[in-house]
Amino acid sequence: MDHAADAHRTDLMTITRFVLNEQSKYPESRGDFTILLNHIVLGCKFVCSAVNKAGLAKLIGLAGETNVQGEEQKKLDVLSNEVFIKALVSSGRTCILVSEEDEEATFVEQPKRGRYCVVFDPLDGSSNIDCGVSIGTIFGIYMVNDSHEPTLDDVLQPGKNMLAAGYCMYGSSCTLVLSTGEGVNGFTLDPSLGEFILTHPDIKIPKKGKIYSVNEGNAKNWDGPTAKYVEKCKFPKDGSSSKSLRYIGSMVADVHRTLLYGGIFLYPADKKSPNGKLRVLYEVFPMSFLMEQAGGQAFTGKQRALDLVPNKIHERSPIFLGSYDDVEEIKALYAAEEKKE
Ligand code: AFP
Repeated sequence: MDHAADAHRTDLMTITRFVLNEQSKYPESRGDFTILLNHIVLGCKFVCSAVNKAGLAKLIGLAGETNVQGEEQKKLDVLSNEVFIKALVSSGRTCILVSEEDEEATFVEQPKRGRYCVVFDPLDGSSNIDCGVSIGTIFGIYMVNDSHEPTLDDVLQPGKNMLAAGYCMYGSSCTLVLSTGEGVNGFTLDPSLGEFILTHPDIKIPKKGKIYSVNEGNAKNWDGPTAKYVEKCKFPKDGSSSKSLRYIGSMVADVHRTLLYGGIFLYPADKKSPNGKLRVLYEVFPMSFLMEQAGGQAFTGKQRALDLVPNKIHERSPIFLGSYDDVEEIKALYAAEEKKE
């Protein structure tokens, strides 16, 4: 990207303008999706501002157990959840909401009920907040079958049925990455304008990468194919260079790097967690959707991740996602293992 030229740009593609442009391709569209997305964007801006202030608030003594009014201070993940739930309900376009923070799904009552189901993790990677590491919000959007009679089955659909997915990363800049099923685009928040501006049009993940990303502390409990794959990354036998290891422990940040630089992100099953750690609906599916839309792949160790049909809203699954060729390698190792059995 030409940053010098960028500084003089006067024709700014905001996220709203971008989605409205997309919408104009569908004359039957009523603008509901644009309205929904505007409410998600509002939630992201609020959380971005709260995350930015978190460190400062602590330093100047505002983030104790109680605030100046004697009220208990809300933890950032709880606060973010409330903000998103309220923003989504008030959009008047949602029907069922599934949040990482809430055990049960929220069914939106009439007259605020709309046609979209939103699954989301309001603040993923929240154990990283206190050390200032990038964290993020992840979301996926489905269409309800019948808005008069919404049921949990409307959100227990395979990821390939999602209409859109994205994440917002609260890092050195605030970046929102979105796919509505026609490629992937990244928008960066311009704090002076309060607008997300298209900065990463049509993101394509490199076909093969030089980075692997995994919590190697779990290695002693891995299964054969995962162990073999990571061994290959470190000690390739085909004369290629070893891959570099990068692991932040915050899925949004690890996936964002993978999307831009290529490589593979793994959260495999292990003996202690046979289903892995990451949640299907609001971690595995949205990130797999984005990866496929950017030309990469996402695999569970058994199948294409987006083909998985969840049985429970907080279900977990192992996940391997990233550059097409890198995921192809791990698929081959699992296929070989299956043949042996
Ligand atoms: P927290 O929200 O508890 O920080 O968990 C973050 C996360 O769900 C995901 O963002 C990371 O990729 C993954 O967990 C890291 O897990 P490990 O700490 O086990 O590596």
